[in-house]
Amino acid sequence: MATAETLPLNAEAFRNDFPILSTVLHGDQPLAYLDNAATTQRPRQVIDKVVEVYERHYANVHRGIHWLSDQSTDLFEEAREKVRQFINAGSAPEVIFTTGCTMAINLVARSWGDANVRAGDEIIITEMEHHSNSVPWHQLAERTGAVVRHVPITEEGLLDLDAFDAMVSERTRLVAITAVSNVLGTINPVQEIVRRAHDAGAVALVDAAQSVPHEKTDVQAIDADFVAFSGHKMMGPSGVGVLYGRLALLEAMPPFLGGGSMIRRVTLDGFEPADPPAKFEAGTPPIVPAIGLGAAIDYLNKIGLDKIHEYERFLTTQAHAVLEEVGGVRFLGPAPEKKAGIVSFTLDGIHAHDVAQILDRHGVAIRAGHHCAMPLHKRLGIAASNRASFYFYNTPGEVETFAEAVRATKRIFRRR
Ligand code: C6P
Repeated sequence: MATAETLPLNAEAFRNDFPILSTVLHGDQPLAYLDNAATTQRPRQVIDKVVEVYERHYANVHRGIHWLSDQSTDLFEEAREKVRQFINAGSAPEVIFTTGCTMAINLVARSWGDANVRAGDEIIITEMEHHSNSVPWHQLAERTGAVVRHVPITEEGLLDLDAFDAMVSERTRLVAITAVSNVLGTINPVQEIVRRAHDAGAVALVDAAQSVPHEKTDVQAIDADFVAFSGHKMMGPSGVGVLYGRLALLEAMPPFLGGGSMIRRVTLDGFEPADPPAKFEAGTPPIVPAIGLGAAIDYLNKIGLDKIHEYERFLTTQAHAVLEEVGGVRFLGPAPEKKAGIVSFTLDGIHAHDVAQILDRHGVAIRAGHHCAMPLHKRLGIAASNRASFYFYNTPGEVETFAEAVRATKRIFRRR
């Protein structure tokens, strides 16, 4: 475990790359951006890449026979290759560009789900899922008559794996779990869960929106059939995400959306779909966002995901310690050593929105609400919570500022 003296990276060395991080708000408050689980900020290298593509290389991809279209196509496919290497997918066609994690999961629910799930089948998700990994399965259940079941969480905020074992059966068609909870920060044992799902003959999907940006991901080691994540949570432009799918499954699945690019042939009577990934990339894809995501991956690779993970663990541990000193804080989720850089909490007797609003006056940006995880909040017996979430460019000083602002919030409410 890193200490202040042995930090795996120096956040200050990166901050100059991020123009937005030098923002001063409300007159004199330096921005402390602690809402990275919602979306991260972008370094100059990604912004410049986006500008460069629009200024010098932009045309539609996989369509033109002209020079510019070739350039754009090459950059787009290079970005796919960067993603492939980043997550260690076996082949480029297994990397499908979508508009985001939500779209990627919906693609699986509509395409694989409609073709493979029948009345009476069971879909297992967990109590800690983001709505993006629960609503598409409820919709699939509505369409097919399947049943959605939920792995409960323990008091500590971990998945109850015994309950999971008792739930998995020959009726289970799909197990869809988050790698990291966007509220509790819990890091789930996805590899083990995927193994148990496969033992039962089920297909496994991992929602990796909160893990791919922060820790090394090897989709072949995880062995999941599908892995979904978003570019904007890892410094890429918004509007691009990724669905990794096992090639044999992608080949067998029907296309989700119809249109240009996803066909081999169209006649007056119908169409023949293209092979993956084109089969699942109907219409003009998110060309520039995907290339920008490639630039973000270059940036992350230079730092190293292991260092990022270790550094965020340090900030999380620090945040727990300083908030404990403040007092009156209820932490949601397990101890820092079992979670990612996400610290959710409630403050005794103070509404989450009030906390976030007062923190904003101090320049501290955190999220308040149910964080698109209403069933989890119900399970925790609360309507809303606060969440601070870190990335490698956050500093120990910002964590101090955050704690000071929470202390100030308590003072204000004590006076009322
Ligand atoms: N969570 C948060 O503040 P999109 O919106 O498609 O990029 O990602 C959806 C999504 C899926 N799964 C998990 C675990 C997530 O955390 C998110 C996005 C953000 O927590 C925005 S609600």
